[in-house]
Amino acid sequence: HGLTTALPTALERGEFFIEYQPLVHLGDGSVRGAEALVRWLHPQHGVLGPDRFIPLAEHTGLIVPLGRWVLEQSVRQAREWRELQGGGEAVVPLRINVNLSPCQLTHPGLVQDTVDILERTGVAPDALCLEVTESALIGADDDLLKPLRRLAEMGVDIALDDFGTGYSNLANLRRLPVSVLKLDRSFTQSMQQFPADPVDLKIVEGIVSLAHSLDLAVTVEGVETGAQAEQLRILGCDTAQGWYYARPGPPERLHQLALVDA
Ligand code: G
Ligand code: G
Ligand code: MN
Ligand code: NA
Repeated sequence: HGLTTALPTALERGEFFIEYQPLVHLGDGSVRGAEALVRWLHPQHGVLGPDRFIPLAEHTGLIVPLGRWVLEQSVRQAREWRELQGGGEAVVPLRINVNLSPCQLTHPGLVQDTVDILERTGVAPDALCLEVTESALIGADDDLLKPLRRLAEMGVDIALDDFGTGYSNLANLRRLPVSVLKLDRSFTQSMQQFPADPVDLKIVEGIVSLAHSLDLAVTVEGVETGAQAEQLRILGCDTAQGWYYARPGPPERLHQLALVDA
């Protein structure tokens, strides 16, 4: 349909933009960074979310240049935030999370493109976290993991996104070059009441304890209430993201949020 013909030129026409959703430290409530979420401002249909065009971009191969563009914009944004924060000793420099689609993982240019972007922008690798879905890594062989390993060795964090929705072998985690688990929104949703369902509590408790024993940090997605945040904090989760803190928004908003609690 219409989207298919308009997509290939949307990048050169400058129709994509990025919103940022804060990542909040559960222990002290401070903003530590944000996840970059791409949108398409379509001339006829208005703002379209990634679910409307990412599958199409993957199918047509546009995802590679689009993903590169998102990465470069996001890393530039992180540099700007860091400049605005200043360099005081108490300042925790803001970080940026960027989603990678499975096609980008198999693209041979991934490592070099990332290195080039970090060098061009002068941003340290540890400012960047790349999010890969659990399903993209289920059954991954060494060829698929090699570029992620090289990025991890450089200091880039790799997060396993939507964790708990696939059915990866938990022992398999040891083999993956990941340093963060992003617990899927469905776990957060089951913490609707306080206290939450005891079985779900046990499951999350088990995941957190396993993650920490493997030196992985745990980020929870989809936090919509203070009660959920409190429950997840008690369970030992490290970082949270969700509407309770902020919806995805323009980059200026993240900077305001980060400065307010500084
Ligand atoms: O919040 P939102 O509806 O925008 O996000 C929906 C999903 O789209 C996210 O879970 C994320 O996995 C995906 N997504 C958002 N931005 C990007 C991007 O830049 N690249 C890829 N591959 N996926 C993205
Ligand atoms: O990468 P990922 O697919 O996890 O991207 C996050 C998605 O979840 C985006 O679509 C974003 O808009 C959505 N989202 C973010 N915070 C919340 C929340 O608190 N509740 C719900 N229901 N969705 C959220
Ligand atoms: Mn994500
Ligand atoms: Na997710």
